[in-house]
Amino acid sequence: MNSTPKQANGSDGISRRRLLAGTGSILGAAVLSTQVTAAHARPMAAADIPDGGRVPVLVIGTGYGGSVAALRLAQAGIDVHMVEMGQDWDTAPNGPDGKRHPKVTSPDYRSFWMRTKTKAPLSNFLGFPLDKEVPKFAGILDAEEFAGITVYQGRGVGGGSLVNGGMAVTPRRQHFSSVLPSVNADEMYATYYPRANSGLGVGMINPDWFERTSYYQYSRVGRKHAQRSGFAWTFVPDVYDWAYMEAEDNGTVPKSALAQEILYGNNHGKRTLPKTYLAQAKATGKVTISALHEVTSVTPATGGDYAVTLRKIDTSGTTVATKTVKAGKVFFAAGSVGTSKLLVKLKATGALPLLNAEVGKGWGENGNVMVGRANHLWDPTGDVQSTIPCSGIDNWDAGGAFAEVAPLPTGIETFASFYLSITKNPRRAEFTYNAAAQRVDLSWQQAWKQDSIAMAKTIFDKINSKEGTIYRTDLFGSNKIWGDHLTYHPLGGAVLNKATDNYGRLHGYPGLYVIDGALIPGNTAVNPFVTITALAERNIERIIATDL
Ligand code: FAE
Repeated sequence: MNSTPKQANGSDGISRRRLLAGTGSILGAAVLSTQVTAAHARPMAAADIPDGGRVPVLVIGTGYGGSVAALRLAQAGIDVHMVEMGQDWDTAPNGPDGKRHPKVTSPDYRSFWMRTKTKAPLSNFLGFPLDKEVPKFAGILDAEEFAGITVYQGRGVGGGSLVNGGMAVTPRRQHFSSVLPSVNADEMYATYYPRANSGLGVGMINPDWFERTSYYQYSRVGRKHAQRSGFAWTFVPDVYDWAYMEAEDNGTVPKSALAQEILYGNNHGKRTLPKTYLAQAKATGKVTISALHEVTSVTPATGGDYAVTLRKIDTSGTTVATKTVKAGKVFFAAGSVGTSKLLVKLKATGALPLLNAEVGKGWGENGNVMVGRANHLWDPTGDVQSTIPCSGIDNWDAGGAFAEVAPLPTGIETFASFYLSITKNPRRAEFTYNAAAQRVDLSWQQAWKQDSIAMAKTIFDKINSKEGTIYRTDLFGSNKIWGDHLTYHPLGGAVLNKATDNYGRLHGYPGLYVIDGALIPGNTAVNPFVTITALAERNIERIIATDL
């Protein structure tokens, strides 16, 4: 039952040799990177959607919104076809490490979506750049670059659930009207949030184990510092199987969260959508999924149907077929960015000209900003760290910031406390079609993150002053304190009750729906996927009752 003692891992405190050796192991991960060989290529699944076919319902994307829609439609007796541009990782071959997914410290060709160089959220460590060249591949994490921000998203059957931290947070009731002002909060808190939490398999860490395991020393240090500065500190629920994680600590099952797996997929322990909503959906026998299929167009066809154009790709991104299928109804569940980009392009290019002027607007990044603090030598955060955050600092009401106490699972003692803050940043950006470049641009500016930084500083300036500590300057470049160039939480672009009616029906086109994070106007006050799931549960119930 005991947690792994620090000494068992050979840690005897700080030593420069170990620090450098550890850094070397991160950098040296490049050696593990292999060429994409024939062993990684494989034939398409037999259930691929046929060219020229017709389906009653087509769902674009297999993340939270799409999975809820597919399950509930199937349970109502309706046949559903889902299309997903990423891979089906459940059938992907193992990599050179003998595993499906690599560690966060050893990115390789499986890690990034169609890049030739990795783009890790933490670009540097102790002054060393961490990114390295990889073969272009349909990897699991997309670092999608716009002019002012890099948006990280999951790619594959299961969407963001494949790569995220699993933090499953319901916003506080008093904040809900700022999250979704047109939605009845009583219904959400009585029915749809509980339904979402149950469907996702949300649970809480065992507080006794938390107190004794070496793997959450970083979180206990985070608590001590937060509380000494007078901040509210709280446990945060998660979809990771907490009993499995304790068994990992006991050495009775293969390690995943306790073996540096997270950003590029977990081989065990996490209740991803393929294990929850999608497993249930498939079990109905009414849901089929075409992976490695990207939707490129949707336009009205005869008889009230829609013609959907798809690009089937191989794992190197080459188009191997173009298909057109007809669908009675189409659900846009490609994520905030994917759905917004499609709708903005389809409106501008004349495929869906009747979409209203709200399409593309109201996009925000949930106020994400990252920072690290350098602790004193007598305040180590642990050379072993669970990749799954389990706690946060709540200064939302006083300072507009909620900070996850996040891990830095490098395998060495870093003496760093690391945080991802969600802030009340009021800025909203817009997607527009750039006809000359034939792409969709996003108007977000990096300078807008100054608002988020100011809110995050309400927590960390105070802690630094109380503890006599300073900010780390080596994690996001050289001499750069704030991770202000990225988000994990894209939201909005087809906002509920603006681009759609109050249940996600797109204006101008009966039978077209939005059912993902694009509906939420830029901020959820906490991590977003429980709210995306709960809103999808609410909307699909109404749509099934009235439209199908
Ligand atoms: P999403 O899950 O992104 O699914 C959209 C799917 O559509 C993806 O699988 C795409 O590949 C696919 N797609 C896109 N375009 C097309 C197309 N044209 N054709 C076919 N398929 C397409 O959307 N949230 C939390 O609440 N807690 C956390 O701890 C947390 N940690 C995160 C950590 C990381 C590193 C990242 C990247 C995100 C994290 N998030 C977290 C955010 C969360 O995963 C995200 O809000 C949801 O996944 C969004 O759900 P959607 O259904 O909107």
